[in-house]
Amino acid sequence: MQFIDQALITVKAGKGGDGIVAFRREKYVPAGGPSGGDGGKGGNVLLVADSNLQTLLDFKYKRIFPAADGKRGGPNRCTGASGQDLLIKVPCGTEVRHQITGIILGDLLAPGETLQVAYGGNGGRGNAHYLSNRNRAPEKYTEGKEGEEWQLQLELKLLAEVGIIGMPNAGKSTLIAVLSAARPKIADYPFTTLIPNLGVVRRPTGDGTVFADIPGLIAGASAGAGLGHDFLRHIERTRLLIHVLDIGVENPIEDFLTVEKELSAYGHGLIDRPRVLVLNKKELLDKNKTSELLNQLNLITNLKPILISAAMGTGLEEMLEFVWKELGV
Ligand SMILES: Nc1nc2c(ncn2[C@@H]2O[C@H](COP(=O)(O)OP(=O)(O)OP(=O)(O)O)[C@@H](O)[C@H]2O)c(=O)[nH]1
Ligand SMILES: [Mg+2]
Repeated sequence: MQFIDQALITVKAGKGGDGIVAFRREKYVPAGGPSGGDGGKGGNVLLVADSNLQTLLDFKYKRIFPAADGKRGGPNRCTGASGQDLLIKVPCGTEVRHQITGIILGDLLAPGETLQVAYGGNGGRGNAHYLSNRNRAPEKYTEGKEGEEWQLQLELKLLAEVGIIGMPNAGKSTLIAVLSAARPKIADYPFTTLIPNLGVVRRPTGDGTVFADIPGLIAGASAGAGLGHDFLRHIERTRLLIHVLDIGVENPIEDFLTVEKELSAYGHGLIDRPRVLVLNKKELLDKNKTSELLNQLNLITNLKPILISAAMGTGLEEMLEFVWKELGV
């Protein structure tokens, strides 16, 4: 299941430093020659693939990326310092285009791969260059050149790292809606979700992780019943599953076992995938019944249940903390 993340950024390489006009001044040398140095070159802008990033989320907030300008030349033919190159980290798999022409500049695939996207301007020349027989004291110098400026379109095909599974009506879509900017259809009947929804959830360390909310699973889903089978395929490549269990139903334990059984029957290692068991709609069950349910779950699974209410937004922080820990971010 793929989802395209996009961002539009402006990159601006540094301007070259100006050349200067200066003359040598030394003891016992009455008329020193021209000695104005050249300006330094402006910094380039490069993109670099970084395996710690998963999305283009950070580019929604910062859009303009200027590299440093070169410094002016100095006396005694000193060349000014070059502006530092600006390295912009992007996720592996980012495709880069010129926004206006649509031309692809490159794909950054492997970690560490770089792509130069804007060249810094050359520094201007100091007057030391303009010494000639006719002009022994030139006042001429040139200014540094502007750096390149481009608008770039970044595109990244996102892969879901976290899959949200559970019975129909458990509150999976409600959960992705409160965690991310995704706005899936939510309704009080089963099979509301017909195709997977993806949402990017902000991580505490910056950047984001892609969550996928898939249609509800029912008994026999792994063999093709309901909508399940097709969509279990979509979460094969996730690293973590969130199993959402509605505790307001008649028999939550039965629902839990149904979903677990389907994961196991589906194969492809899904049953061994790290899982977070999330008990949703906690406000629908009183304290005693809840602790009874927790005890029962304790007997049949070693998953540590986390109580939440997706609708009321409670318990989400604890749940996410667990998710980040499991993902090692
Ligand atoms: N009381 C209560 N209701 C909730 C909570 N979370 C979700 N719901 C309700 O449960 C119903 C189903 O929610 P959805 O998010 O559509 O459930 P789903 O798991 O995506 O369902 P399918 O797409 O059909 O598989 C909706 O009426 C939600 O408003 C909750 O924490 N408490
Ligand atoms: Mg849904």
